[in-house]
Amino acid sequence: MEHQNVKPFPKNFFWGASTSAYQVEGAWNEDGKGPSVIDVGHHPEGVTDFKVASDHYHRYKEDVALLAEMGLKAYRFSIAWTRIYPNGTGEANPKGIEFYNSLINELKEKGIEPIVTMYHFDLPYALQQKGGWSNRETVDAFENYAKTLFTHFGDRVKYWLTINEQNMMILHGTAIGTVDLHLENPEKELYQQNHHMLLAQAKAIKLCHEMLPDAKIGPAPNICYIYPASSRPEDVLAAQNFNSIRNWLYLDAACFGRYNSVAWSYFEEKGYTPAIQEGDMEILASAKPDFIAFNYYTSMTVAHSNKDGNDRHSTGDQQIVIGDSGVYKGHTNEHLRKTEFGWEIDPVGFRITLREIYDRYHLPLLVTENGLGAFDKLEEGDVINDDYRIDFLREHIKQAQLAITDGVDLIGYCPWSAIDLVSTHQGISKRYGFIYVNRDEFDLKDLRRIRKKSFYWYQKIIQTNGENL
Ligand code: BGP
Repeated sequence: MEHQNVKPFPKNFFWGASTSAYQVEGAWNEDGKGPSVIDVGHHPEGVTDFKVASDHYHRYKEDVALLAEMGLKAYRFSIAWTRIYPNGTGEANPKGIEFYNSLINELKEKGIEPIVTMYHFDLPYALQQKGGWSNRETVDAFENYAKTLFTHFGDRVKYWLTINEQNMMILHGTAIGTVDLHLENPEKELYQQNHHMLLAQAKAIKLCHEMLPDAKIGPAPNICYIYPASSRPEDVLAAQNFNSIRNWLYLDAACFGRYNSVAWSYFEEKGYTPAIQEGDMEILASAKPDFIAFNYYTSMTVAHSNKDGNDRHSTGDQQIVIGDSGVYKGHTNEHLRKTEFGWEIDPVGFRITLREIYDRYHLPLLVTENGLGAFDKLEEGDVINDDYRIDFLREHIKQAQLAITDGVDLIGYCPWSAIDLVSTHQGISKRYGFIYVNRDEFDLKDLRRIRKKSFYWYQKIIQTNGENL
């Protein structure tokens, strides 16, 4: 629909930005923090690990001051489970609680709404050693961890996100570094883990509502609408298959408390059906999220795949279709440009995705990631001319406004990332931030913060509530 009049952004719109603990904090083994699966995992050759990252743990005051200067209304960050519980359960670590208390206080003082992700890929390694999400006890460990977060931070944190990109941990966990490589029957096991994560999420949502009646809580998957490669009915079926397996499986479980039927038939076909214990479905159905947070980087396109074809690739990161013979196969969308890292750029797909999610679930939506990974160049005089990032964000914000005009209840937009941080598998050179961090893969330099051109641009957008895009 081409609107004659575009609606303004709501008055209290959360203009924000996002990070995650392990990608930004560093201090990986300081002040009692235990190791996470990420800390002991492998990193691709030629890229840094997460030990120092952007050193935010030591520089959070300076960073929050910069975020305040940019004018952020909200800041979405994650709490490292291993700072609170070094072993996943057992004794809580007072130093970890102290750090997040200070960070939250700093944000509140500056009038920035904290939006907290409870778990962003960094499962405590101690739990992984006991089977990780394959072990049902991890569900209890998460509930216990959630209780601790609500107890200590619930007086100031009103927006909670349960699990970041559960769907990407299932579909692309090898690239991200969350999959236990010793799993014997990975897919089957991963869908069992998925079931346990759904339970953990439902329990956390219920607990949040009991303990903090004024707070709001929701899931945070990566959702992008899947296009068929053509109007050929078989391609449309393939797109429906992948939409169900990648997107609706997660949101149907979170919002309706049931398994998506197409995804379930896929499990049956492939032998991936998870074991569901008595009472599990009641637990899923009893938890109702208050909003849906989601991350969007690109759309995806798929085509029909033959059962005896060879359409499954062994590699592919979060935004590359791996494919599955007899279900769907990846297809390049010739209408879209790509980033330097091969991800298709699709702002209109963002509007389509917003409309689709809202129509299916009728809950307020919060965008918790969207952004452009690029090789930024630090020029003389501490200048970073990241016009490509400004263009990317502007085009997506325009589409968000159109989605609002379409009737979507969008409450905020938190691009990735507030400040440069270490990418999940491509190091610090793949930058996303509004603020440059002066370090290379292996040379930490002075780690100083430098405002990029996009910093000033976003500042204006926020000041004018998106009036002059
Ligand atoms: C999402 C993750 C983030 C983030 C982002 C960009 O999948 O939630 O943690 O890193 O993608 O991905 P990458 O770092 O691989 O470029």
